[in-house]
Amino acid sequence: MLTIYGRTNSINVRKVLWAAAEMDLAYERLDYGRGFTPTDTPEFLAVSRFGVVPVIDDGGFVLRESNTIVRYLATRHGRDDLYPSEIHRRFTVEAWMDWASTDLGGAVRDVFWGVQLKHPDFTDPARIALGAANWGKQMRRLDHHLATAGPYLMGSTFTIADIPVGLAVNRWFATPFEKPDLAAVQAYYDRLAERPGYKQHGRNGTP
Ligand SMILES: N[C@@H](CCC(=O)N[C@@H](CS)C(=O)NCC(=O)O)C(=O)O
Repeated sequence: MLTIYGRTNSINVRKVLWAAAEMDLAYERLDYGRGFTPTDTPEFLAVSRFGVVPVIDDGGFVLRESNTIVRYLATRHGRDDLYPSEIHRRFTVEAWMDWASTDLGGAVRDVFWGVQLKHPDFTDPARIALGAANWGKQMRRLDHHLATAGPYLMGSTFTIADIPVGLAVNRWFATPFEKPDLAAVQAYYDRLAERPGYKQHGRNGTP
């Protein structure tokens, strides 16, 4: 039995839930994380010392890190279509997933924490404006790629690379701030919304 630890409003947990939906996996989910069952308790720390979600337990094998969990599930269930074993395609998927967590993920932070979460450490308008410019720069890169090599990140087929990036795209559209029109990103957002897993765990009204 697969157990997923994590609240459904966490972007990292949503990657795992969307991946599980793409693979039609059965699982039990436990509501851990901020606002739900705390992760800093001895009980949760006995499962994962890092005290963050998501974590999975797959028949006794415990794994953390959302992107790694997504790759593990695709490998475990033999989904070469979602996570190609051909070396060049595989490492291009890896590059997109790394970009989603580093350059893109880092650029999202100032606007999301300032505008959406209204966190007291992120109220400086200059910081938010710089964050919006940085996020826009990364999204223009994505727009160019989708316009020239889409319609998905890996071309004609959906892969797990689209999962972290698709969630960041949802956050882009669902966070209220002034943003440039990016036609290819908008078309990608609409294309992903044809997928039940994205409708449930991605484009579901939660940024
Ligand atoms: N690099 C980790 C980050 C995990 C992480 O920071 N998770 C957040 C939720 S998105 C968390 O557990 N926050 C504390 C909480 O919800 O209690 C991953 O991708 O899984």
